[in-house]
Amino acid sequence: MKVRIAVALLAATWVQGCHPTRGGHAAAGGLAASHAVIPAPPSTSEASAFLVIENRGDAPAALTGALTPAADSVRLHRLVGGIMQPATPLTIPAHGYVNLVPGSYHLMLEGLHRPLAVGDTVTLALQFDSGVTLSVRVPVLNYTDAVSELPLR
Ligand SMILES: [Cu+2]
Repeated sequence: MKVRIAVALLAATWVQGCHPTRGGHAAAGGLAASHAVIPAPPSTSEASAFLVIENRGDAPAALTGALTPAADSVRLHRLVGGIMQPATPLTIPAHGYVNLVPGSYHLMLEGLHRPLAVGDTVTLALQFDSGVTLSVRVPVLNYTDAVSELPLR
């Protein structure tokens, strides 16, 4: 328990202490997305998006889906033992957050309408069970820059 609190405090400090960032962000209805990035993908058909989702409300919230005009579909995956598994819906605890970072959760854009390159921006609409949609403008960065935007420590 102590460790969990320490980790939460560290992460909260990190989230507050890292401005300015290049990652996309949006907030509505007690939910906030931040640090949203897409590492320029090696694939012409798929890309992964990473971000932090924060729930400032008193009740749990669930990410139920996502859409983008840049791809046929967006799926929430979790990497478990090197294997991607579907992870929808993703619950964000009340007054908590979930990090979608390399090696864990990510949003997978499938069927890109055109290849993504550094400098592009992709709009992601994150849909929650409360009816809230967060529309986030997500920059495509090179991998190192993308990862540096994320709370990995
Ligand atoms: Cu995936």
